[in-house]
Amino acid sequence: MQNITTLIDSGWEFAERLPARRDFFFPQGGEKLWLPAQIPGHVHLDLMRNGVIGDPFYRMQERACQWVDEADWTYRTTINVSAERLASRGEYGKHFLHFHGQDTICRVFLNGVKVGEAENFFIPHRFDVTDLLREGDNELRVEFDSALRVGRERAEAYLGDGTSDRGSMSYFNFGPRAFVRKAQYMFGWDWGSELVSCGIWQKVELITVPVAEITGWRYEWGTPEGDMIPLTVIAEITRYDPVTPLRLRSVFQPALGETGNEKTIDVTPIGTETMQIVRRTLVLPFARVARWSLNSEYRYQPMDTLRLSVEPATAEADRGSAGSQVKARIAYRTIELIREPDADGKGEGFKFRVNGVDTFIKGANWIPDHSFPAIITKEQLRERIQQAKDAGFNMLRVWGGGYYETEDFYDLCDVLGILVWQDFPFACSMYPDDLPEFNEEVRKEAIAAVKRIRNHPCLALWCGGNENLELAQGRWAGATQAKRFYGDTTIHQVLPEVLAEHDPNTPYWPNSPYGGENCTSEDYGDSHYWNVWHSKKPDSTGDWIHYAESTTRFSSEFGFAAPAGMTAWDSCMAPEDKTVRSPVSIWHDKTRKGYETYLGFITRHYPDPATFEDLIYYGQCNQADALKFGVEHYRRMKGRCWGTLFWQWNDCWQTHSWAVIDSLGEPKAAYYACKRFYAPVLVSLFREGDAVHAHLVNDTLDPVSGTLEVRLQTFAGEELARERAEVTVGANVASGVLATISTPSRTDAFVHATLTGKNGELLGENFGMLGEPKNLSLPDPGLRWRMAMPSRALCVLSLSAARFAGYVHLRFEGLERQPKLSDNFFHLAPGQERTIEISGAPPDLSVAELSARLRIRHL
Ligand code: BMA
Repeated sequence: MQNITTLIDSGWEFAERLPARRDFFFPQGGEKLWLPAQIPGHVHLDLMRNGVIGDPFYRMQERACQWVDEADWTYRTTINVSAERLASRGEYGKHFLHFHGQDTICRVFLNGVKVGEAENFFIPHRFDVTDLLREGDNELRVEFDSALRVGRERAEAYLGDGTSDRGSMSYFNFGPRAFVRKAQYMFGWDWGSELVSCGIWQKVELITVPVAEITGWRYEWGTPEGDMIPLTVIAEITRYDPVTPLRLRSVFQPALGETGNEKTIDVTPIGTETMQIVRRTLVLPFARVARWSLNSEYRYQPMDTLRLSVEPATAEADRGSAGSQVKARIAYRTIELIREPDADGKGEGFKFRVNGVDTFIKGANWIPDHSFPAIITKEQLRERIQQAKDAGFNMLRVWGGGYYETEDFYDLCDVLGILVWQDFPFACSMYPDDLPEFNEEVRKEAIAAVKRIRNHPCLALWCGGNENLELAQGRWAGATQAKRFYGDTTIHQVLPEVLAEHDPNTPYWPNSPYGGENCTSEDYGDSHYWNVWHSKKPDSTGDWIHYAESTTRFSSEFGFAAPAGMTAWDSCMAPEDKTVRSPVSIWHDKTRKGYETYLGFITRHYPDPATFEDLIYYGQCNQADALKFGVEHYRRMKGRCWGTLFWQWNDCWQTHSWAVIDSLGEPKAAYYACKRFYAPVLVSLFREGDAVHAHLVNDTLDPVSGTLEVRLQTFAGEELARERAEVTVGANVASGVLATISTPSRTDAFVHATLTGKNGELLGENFGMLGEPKNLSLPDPGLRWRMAMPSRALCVLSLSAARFAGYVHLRFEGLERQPKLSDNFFHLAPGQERTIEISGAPPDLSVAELSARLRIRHL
C-alpha cells in the first residue's frame, strides 16, 4: 500500500511557441526549436544557458530581454513508466502528476490529452492521470502563456475605458500583475529587476497512491495540567481504497530526555469514507516537551518530532508499509498579538507576547532572495537566516510582494528561533475582489498555503498583504483612482474565513500598515514610516533625522538605501562602469527617487564621492547611521513602541537598495550596525542642542546594573568632559535619560559611552560624532594590526587605534567572496583595541597571504 513518488527532473526541453503566420518560414506556428531545459527553473535561466540571452543582471542587459516576457513558452519531457509501476496503484488507487510550483498560467497535457490548467504561482497543482498513463514513454507537455500579456488583457477587460469606479490601468491601481496570482515583485519593484519570467519553478513528481494519503494535518497544544500537557492531532485523510482496514498512527518522539528515543504512540482506526478528519489527543509529560524560544543561546532549537502515518490496521508487522507519512519538528510555545486600547482612549497598542513575555520585535523585511526564485538553495537561505540570528533578530516579515516561502525557509526559522510575520502575497495594488473567480482562486491558494505553513513553530502572524489599504486611503497621491478599496473582500472575508477553518490559533492582521480609522495612524497598530527617504511630508527633506518624529506603536517598515558591496558590482559591471554616475550604476538604481536625490541623501552627511568605491563606502556608512538612528529611537520608545522591522533585509540582484545584505550575501555597513543596535542591552545616545543624553534599553528578563560612563573626547584623544553614574535598569524596559553630557559646539570631538559590569566587563557602548562626517578633519588614527590563525578555519585580526578611527572597513582584495567577519565598519576610540574573527577565507591562503590582501579604510 506504499505511496510511490518519482521525481521528473530529466529530459526536459523548452521552446518558444509562436502564433500561426508570425514567422515567414514557419507559418503553421507552434514550437520551432527545442532546447534543453532545467527543472526547477525559469525561462530566462534556460535561455541564458543556451546562449540565447546574456545574463540579464549584467550591465543593462535586463532591457534586452524584455521580449521574453511577451512570448509564450512550452516545456516538455518524456516519462518512462514500467508495467510494474502502472500496476502499483492496485484496484482503486490513483496516479497523479504533482507540480509543486508552476510559473504561472499554463495548460498541462499528457500524451496529447489535456489534463488540466493552472494559474497560480504560489501553490502546488495536482493532476489525476490514472486513465492516461501508459506503459513505456509518456509525453508530458506544459504550455505557458505570457503572464504579462494575459494580465494586461484581463486588466483591459476589467477596466474597460477606465471611466468606471475601478479607474484605469496603472501600476498602483490595477496593473497586469493584479490579475495574475504570481509573485508581484517579478513584474518589477523599486529594488528589483523587471523580469516577469515563466517556467516550472519547483519540482515535478509522479505520485502513485494505492490506498490513502494524509492530505492535511495540524496539531494544537492544550493547557498544561499538572505535569502533563495534551497535544491534539487533527489529520485529514483522503482514501481511494474503501476496503483495506486502515488506522492512523501518531508518534511523538521527544528531542530531550534521558533516554533520548522514547516515543508516545497512538493508533486510531480510520473509517471507509473518501474524506475524513481524524482527531486524537496524546497526553505528554510536559517536562519532556521541547520549548521553543526566540533566538536562544542554543545554536539550534531543540525540537521534538511528530509523525503521522496511515497504515494497514492488521498486523504490527505491517507497520513498515505505512501508506502515507507526514512529519514535523515541533516545540511548545505560545504567541499572542496584544492590542490593548490606551488609557486615554487615543490609540491602541500592538505587541507580541511570546511564551508569556512582552517582546520587543527586532528584525527586518524579507524579500525573495533572488529575482528567479527557483535557483535559491537551502545553503543560501541558511546563510541569510543565520545572518539574521547573528544580528540579534527575533523576527522576519515575509513581505507580500514575494511569495509564501519554501519549506527550507520555515525549517530554518524554526531551528534558529526567528519568528515569521507572513504576509499573504498581495502588495501595493488594488485587487479585483468583485470577480467571483478571483476570490475563488485566492481562497484555494490561501487554503493550500495555510495548510502547508501552519505547523511551523516560527509562524507568528498572518497578514492580509502589504500597503493595499494604505494605497486606497489616498496616501500615495494620484496613484489610485479606484473609488473604493478593491481588496476589501480579500482581507476582511476570504482570508479570515480560511484561517478560521484551517489555522484558528495564529493571529491575523488584515494588512500592513493597519489599525485605526486611518491605517497609517501612528497611534494604532503597525505603521510604515516613509517620511524618511520617500519624504511623504511636503516640509520634509527625507533625511534620516526625521525618524525622531515617529511615534508609532510598531514600525513594520522604514529604511534607507545604499549601494551593494564591490563584489556584487564586480559581478555585473564592466570596469568602465565603476564610476559614480555611470549609466550602469544608474540603471541598477530602481529606487525611483532619482539618482541625484539618492546621491544628495549621502552628501548631506558625507563628502562628495569621487570614485565608485567612495560611493559604496559613504553610501553604506550613511545607511548604517540612518538605521542606527531610527532603531535606537524606537527602542528608546519601548513601552509605547514594541517593534522594528526595517526595510529591507536582503536583495534579489545587484542593486542600490534599502537592503543591508546584498544579493551576493555580503553584508553592508548597516549589517554590523544591526549587531550593535539590536543588542539585548543597548546604550543609546541622543543629541539635543548642545547636550547628548545617554539611555539604556534592556531587553533581557533580568535587571541590568553597571557603571555608565559618557566621555567627550577630541579625535586626538584629549578628554574634554566625563559623566559617570551607577545605574540599574529593570527587566525588559527602556530607561529614560540616565546621564547627560554637554557638548560645546565643536567638530573635532566625539562622545563615547560605555556600560561596564561589576567585574569591569563591557556590557555595551556607543559613539556619537559631533559634526557631520563631511566636515570633520580627522587626524591619522595610527592603526596597528596583526593577524593570527589559531585554527585552519579561523583567523583573528587584532586592531588598535592611537586616535579616533571612524567606520573602520576591512576588505580583502582579489577574493571571489569576502570571508565572514565578526565585525566591520566599527569605530575605535583612542587607545581602543578590537579583535575580529575571520572565517570562510579560501583554505589554501596562509596568514601572510591573507594579510597581504587586507585593505583598511576609515573616515
Ligand atoms: C515599501 C515596501 C515596498 C517598497 C519599499 C521601498 O513601502 O512595502 O513596496 O519596496 O517600501 O519603497
